[in-house]
Amino acid sequence: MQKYKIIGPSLPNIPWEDRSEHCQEPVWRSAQNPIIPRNLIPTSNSIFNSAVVPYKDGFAGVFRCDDKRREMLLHSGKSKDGINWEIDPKPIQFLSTNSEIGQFEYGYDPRVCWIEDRYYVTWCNGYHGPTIGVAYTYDFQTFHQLENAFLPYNRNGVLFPRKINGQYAMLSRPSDTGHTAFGDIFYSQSPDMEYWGHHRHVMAPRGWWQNTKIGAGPIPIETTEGWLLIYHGVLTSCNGFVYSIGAALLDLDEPWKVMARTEPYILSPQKLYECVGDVPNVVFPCAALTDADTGRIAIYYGGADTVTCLAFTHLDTLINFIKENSKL
Ligand code: BMA
Repeated sequence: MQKYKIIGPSLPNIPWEDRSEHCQEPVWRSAQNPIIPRNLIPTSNSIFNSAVVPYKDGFAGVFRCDDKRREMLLHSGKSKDGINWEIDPKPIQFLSTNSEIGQFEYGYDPRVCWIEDRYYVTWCNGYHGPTIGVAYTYDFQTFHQLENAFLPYNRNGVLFPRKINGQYAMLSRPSDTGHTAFGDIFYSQSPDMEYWGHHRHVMAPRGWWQNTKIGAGPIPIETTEGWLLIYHGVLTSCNGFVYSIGAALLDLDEPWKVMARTEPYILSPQKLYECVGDVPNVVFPCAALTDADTGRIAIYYGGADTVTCLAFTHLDTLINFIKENSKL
């Protein structure tokens, strides 16, 4: 019997593995990790920090593929089971009616969000520094690019899956041009996906594993307890940044109000594929698939800026953990 409910469709075919008897953690890794190797397509140096959604009778996604020049590019992909992926070897060519916006500099850390009738993609888009690019697609073949949501510099633009109080809603993380050493999550709203305003502060970094900066991860999951936000938090160690994952519950109608937030992380870099790679000690979540009937949640995250991994949790398990370990 489920205590809490996901408000969303039933998706019995999402990837799933039960938690092993020996594991006490709120989030557990797939035994098949990493599910996407760095060299799945011939040109790729690494495939990580990528976003997937349900699509037709399977799944589709937008993948961060850094190529062997180390250019940061976005590719589309499809999968029947959410684990074995076919990634288009050609990068996405965004269509734009504006030549300045249509000039692609670089793109990374995509998120994909179904709203109303189409899939929206947001990503860290190079335009005189990093900002939030926005595009939509119906079929993961043709992508129509819209205006950037914000001025540079900004990263981790994450849409909500429905309008809130009649407005589109997005989380983002204002930043700088480089490896930003600060960063709070903000909420913004828009009547039309073009003009964004009414900015509200959501959360700041704090304490230990999330003491330097934080950024929204997957599209927030609507539940009977509020919006479930899975996010990354960064610690500055004597050996550089360490990226872990935490979770919070946001008010359904006023999502800038945080109702609960984990004091410990829910996943941190511990496995070899998270600790060793192009950037060591990084787990970076960009997507989650959910099944409302069972409360199952499959989280997609990048490992060490090199490979794509999968972890699981159950809504009751995660919400109980958040409530029992919350500090505001
Ligand atoms: C951030 C982004 C992420 C990356 C992380 C760790 O600034 O570039 O794509 O995973 O750094 O290198």
